[in-house]
Amino acid sequence: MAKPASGSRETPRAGAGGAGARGQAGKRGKPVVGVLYGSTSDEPVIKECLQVLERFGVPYEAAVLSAHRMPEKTAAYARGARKRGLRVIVCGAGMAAHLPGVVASLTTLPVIGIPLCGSALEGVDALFSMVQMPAGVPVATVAVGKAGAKNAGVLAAQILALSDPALARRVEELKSRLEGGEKL
Ligand code: C2R
Repeated sequence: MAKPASGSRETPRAGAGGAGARGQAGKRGKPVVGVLYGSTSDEPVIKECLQVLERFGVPYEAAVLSAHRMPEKTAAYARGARKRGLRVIVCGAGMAAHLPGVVASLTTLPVIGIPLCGSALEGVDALFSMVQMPAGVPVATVAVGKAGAKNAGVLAAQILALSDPALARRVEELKSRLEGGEKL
């Protein structure tokens, strides 16, 4: 995975580190996906998303940001994301998961929410927090936990593939592999 777990947590880190890699692997370049998560305790699940982005060769950055604990930094990130060249933001959070909703309120980029488990309510709390957004502020909410983290990576790639034929081919290839029985 990329190295979201070191250095300043609130400083986005350029991605493209392969699974387990601490540096560069796969496609390098300016990040087009920002992967945010509420706590370092989310990293074991978030890495599933990063691995999928890596597989597709999508440049990303990853960082811990919390609407609860770092509201100003979260707002600044969301406000500046489009201008910095990001095209999709993925937010993973557990418990009262306000991170994706707050980010979505401050950007016109598509926001994908990954509800994470680990609380006494096992992710249902995070799921409801994300999926029940009021009209006008969508958060594209995926499944709870690891499957959702993987799907967030796939969905981000599919959004980017709308204007990237080479990436679209890589997504098609994944579909073929899934049809052949491979698991993501
Ligand atoms: P700790 O393990 O740090 O106590 O965090 C995190 O995503 C994590 O799953 C527990 C859980 O709190 C979540 N968290 C949020 C937000 N910030 C942290 N949901 C937020 O701003 O939405």
